[in-house]
Amino acid sequence: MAKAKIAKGNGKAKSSVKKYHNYIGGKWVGSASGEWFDNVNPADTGDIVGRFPKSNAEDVDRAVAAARESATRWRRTPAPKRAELLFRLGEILRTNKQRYSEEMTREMGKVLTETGGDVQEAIDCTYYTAGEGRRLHGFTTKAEMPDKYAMCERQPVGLCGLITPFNFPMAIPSWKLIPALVCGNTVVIKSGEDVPLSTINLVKACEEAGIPKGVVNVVNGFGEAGAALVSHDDVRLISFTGSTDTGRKIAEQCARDNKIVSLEMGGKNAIIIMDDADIDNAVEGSLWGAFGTSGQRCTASSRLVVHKKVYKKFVQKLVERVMALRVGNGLDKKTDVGPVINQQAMEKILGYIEIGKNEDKAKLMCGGGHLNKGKYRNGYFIEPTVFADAAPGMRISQEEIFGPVTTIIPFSDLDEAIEIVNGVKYGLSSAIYTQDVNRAFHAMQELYTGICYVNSATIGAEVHLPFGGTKGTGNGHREAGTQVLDIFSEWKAIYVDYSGRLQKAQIDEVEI
Ligand code: UN1
Repeated sequence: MAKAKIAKGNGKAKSSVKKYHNYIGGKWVGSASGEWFDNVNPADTGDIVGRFPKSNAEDVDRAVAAARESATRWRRTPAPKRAELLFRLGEILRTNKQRYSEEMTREMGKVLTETGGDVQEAIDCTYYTAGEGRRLHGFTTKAEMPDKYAMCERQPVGLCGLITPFNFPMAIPSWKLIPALVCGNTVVIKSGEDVPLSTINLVKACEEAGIPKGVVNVVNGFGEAGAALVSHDDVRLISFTGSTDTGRKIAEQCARDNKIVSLEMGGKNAIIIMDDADIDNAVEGSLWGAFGTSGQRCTASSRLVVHKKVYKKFVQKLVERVMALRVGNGLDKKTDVGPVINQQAMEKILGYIEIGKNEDKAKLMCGGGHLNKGKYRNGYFIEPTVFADAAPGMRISQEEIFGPVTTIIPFSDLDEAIEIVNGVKYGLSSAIYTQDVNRAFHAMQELYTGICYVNSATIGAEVHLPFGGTKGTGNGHREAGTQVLDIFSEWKAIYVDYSGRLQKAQIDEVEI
C-alpha cells in the first residue's frame, strides 16, 4: 500500500482553522514541541480540514506512560464489562455515522457512500468484537497425572502500538483498537497523517463511551512519532497497516526488540474472468473492484485476467463503463471516483502510467491523464485508467500501484490463469467469475491468497471473517474474525494439582 510521507498543506491555512489535539491520559493536549500540521482536503487543497499536533518521541513517551499506568486496572476489569463500554461505543458511532462520513470524505477524498461503508465497518467491528467479551473462550483438557486439572486461557499481551493508514480511516483503526481493548490491553494509536480527524472521531467516541482515562491514547504526526512508538521499550506489540517498505523496517526493529508484530501490507489482487462467466456481472465487479476508493485499497482489483474467448467483448464493455465514470469531489453525490490522497501518491501513480505506456508497452485503452484543469485544479485527480494486452511479468502487472489503474492480461486455460494470479509477491485477495462449480472449487483450492471470492470482485471483506494475506502481504497474522484475538492475546496454560503431593509429569509412573 502507498503511504504518505509528505505534509499536506498549501500555506493557506488561516488562524480560524480548527485545532485538534493528541489524547493522552484522558486529556486533549498539543504536541510537546508546540508544532502543528495541516490536514488538507485532497479534492481541494485550499480547504484545510483541521490543524493537528506534530508529535515526536516526547509525546509518544507521555502516551506510553499513560497507557502503562492504566494497564492493571483495565486488565482486571472483567471482559464482559469492558465489552459493555464497547457496545456503548458502537451506539455512539452509529448515531454519528453521517457526520463522520462527511468529515472522512473531506479529509480522505473517497465518495460519501464509501465513507459511509467505512464507518459502518467500524460499527460492525465494534459490535461483533464486543461480543467476544462474553466469549474469549479458553479450554480445559485432561492432565496426565491423577488429581490434576489442566486448562488454557487468554491473557492480554500488554501495551499495544497501533499504526494506521489513510485508506480506511475509521475501519482499520477499529480493526486494531476494538480487539486490543476487549482482550484487556491498553493502546497508543499513531493516526494516519493524512486522515487524523477520523481517528480523533473514533477516540472521542471512546471517551464518551466511558472507556477509562489512559486506556486509549492518540498521538498525531508523521514517521518520527511512528518510529518512536515502534522502538519504545514499554510497547509490547505493534500492529501496522501500510506500505511494504515501512512494514519491513518495523518488522526488523521489532525482531531486534523481541516485540510481537502484526503486519498488513501490499496487494496485487486479480480477478479471473472465465469464458463461461456472466460478462455483465464480471464487468460490474471489475469496475467496482478496480476503481472503488480510487483503487486505493490493499484489496483493489488491479489485475483482470481474462479468457481469450471473451476477451474482446469484456474489454470493450469494461472500457465503455470506465470512460463513463465521473471523477470529482467525493462530497458531490454525482461523483463515482474521488481524488487520490496526496501529491506524492499522485506522482507515484502517474509514474506507473508512464511505465505502462513506455517501458511495458501495454495498450492504454482509456484514461492515463492527470486531471488538473477547471474544477480539478486544486485536487489530486487522475483519470480512471485501463491497460490491456499486458503480459504477466510487466511492472504494471507485478507492482502495487494503489490508484485508479487496472491491467488486463489475456489467458487461455484456467491453470494458466491461476499461475498468473499467484505469480506476484503478494497474496491478499483473488476472485474468479465462472458459472462452473468445478472450476470455481478448483480455483478456490489453488489460489494462494488470504481472501478469495467467487462471482464477486476482490474487495468487500466482512468483519466476522479473517482478513489478511499470504506471502509479501503480511507476516502470517489475520485481523478481524475471531482470529484477531490471537494477535492481541497470548495463551496461558494453567495446571492445578490437587493431589496434595509432588507429582512429576513425564517421570512418575501412573498406576492403571
Ligand atoms: C483494504 O483493502 O485496504 O474488503 C481494506 C474491503 C474492505 C476493507 C479493505 N472491507 O474492501
